Amino acid sequence: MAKGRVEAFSYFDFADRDSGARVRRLTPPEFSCLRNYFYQKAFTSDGSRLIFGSDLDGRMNIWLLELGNGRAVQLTEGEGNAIQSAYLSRDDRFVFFNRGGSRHVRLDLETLEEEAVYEVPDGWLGYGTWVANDSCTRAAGIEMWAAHRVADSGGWERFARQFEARPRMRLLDVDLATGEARTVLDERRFIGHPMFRPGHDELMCFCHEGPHDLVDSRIWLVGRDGTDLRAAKAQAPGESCTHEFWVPDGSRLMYVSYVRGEARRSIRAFDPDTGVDEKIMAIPPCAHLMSDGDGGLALGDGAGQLGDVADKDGHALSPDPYIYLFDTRERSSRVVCRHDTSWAVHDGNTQASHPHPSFSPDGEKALFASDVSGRPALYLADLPR
Ligand SMILES: [Mn+2]
Repeated sequence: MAKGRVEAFSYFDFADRDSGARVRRLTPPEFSCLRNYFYQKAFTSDGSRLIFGSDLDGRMNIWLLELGNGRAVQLTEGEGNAIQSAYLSRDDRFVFFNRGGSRHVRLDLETLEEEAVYEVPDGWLGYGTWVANDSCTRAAGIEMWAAHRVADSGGWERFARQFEARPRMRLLDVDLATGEARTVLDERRFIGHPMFRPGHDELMCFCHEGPHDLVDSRIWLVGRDGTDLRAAKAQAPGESCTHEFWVPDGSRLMYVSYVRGEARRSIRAFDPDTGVDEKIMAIPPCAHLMSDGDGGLALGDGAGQLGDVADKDGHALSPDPYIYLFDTRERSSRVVCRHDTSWAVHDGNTQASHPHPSFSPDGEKALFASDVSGRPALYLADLPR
């Protein structure tokens, strides 16, 4: 069982029982199939192919699905090929991903040949999701001093202990052509979510990780040269912010904001040019959001058991099973379909069952994950017009 293996998928089409939307399950329910992180490039630019993770060969590996005919090709083999970190290059020739915390790999989709573009130095671990700039010439990466990594316990409990451990971590700016890396920031703090501002490679952002009620200021900006480190906003008392992402046109940093004990949440946006941070609209309790190109529309996944948004007391709201479409100009919401995911950890992966919805390149569909059929699977739902 090796790279290059081909499988023929049979899709399962159905009408959502609440919205009536046409939904397609793309992946076979007897295997775990995962999507990449919600702001990473998942589709080729023409929308015809999609990268995903699957344990079809007994290990979680990265695959490519040709959406028109259901032909799935295994791209990687062996251990440690992290779909969570994977993204397609802007020209659709390569997929980049982290392997086992030790390297950032570029894989040629034509030949399936691989090259380590960056090797993590001894003593360090590549950590979390690495994200390219919009031209895919640089990656924002995070490394953790390996001795400071707390042991896995199979779920979210590790997240809180990692925060308490104040690991030494650093934010990197990696040149994807030469592999040259520069340390932008190096500190004793749990950090994550590294990104470049689209169209503005000189500006990076990252977050202070940890249980949301213990992090007083989540979203941070820093110049690529390490200067001008600053919090994007002052969080209000009791406010938590999460899952920030750049609107693809680079205009704003959007995120979910919520106040402990309140059932509604907000979409908020920070404009790095003006410094203005504003509430866009109130929303049901979504965990993750992702917008279209200019931020006019956003998709969100109703939560409730709170997956990675749980605070230190496991504070939870009543479950919300829907994928939503938000019009941020009209400030209106529509249900796309049910996701009915459990938010459960699968094979030690806390993100596997998170819906993490995002738009197809043509803006007509929502891609999301759900374990409603038992194991995590990928779905594509038609959006309401
Ligand atoms: Mn998540």
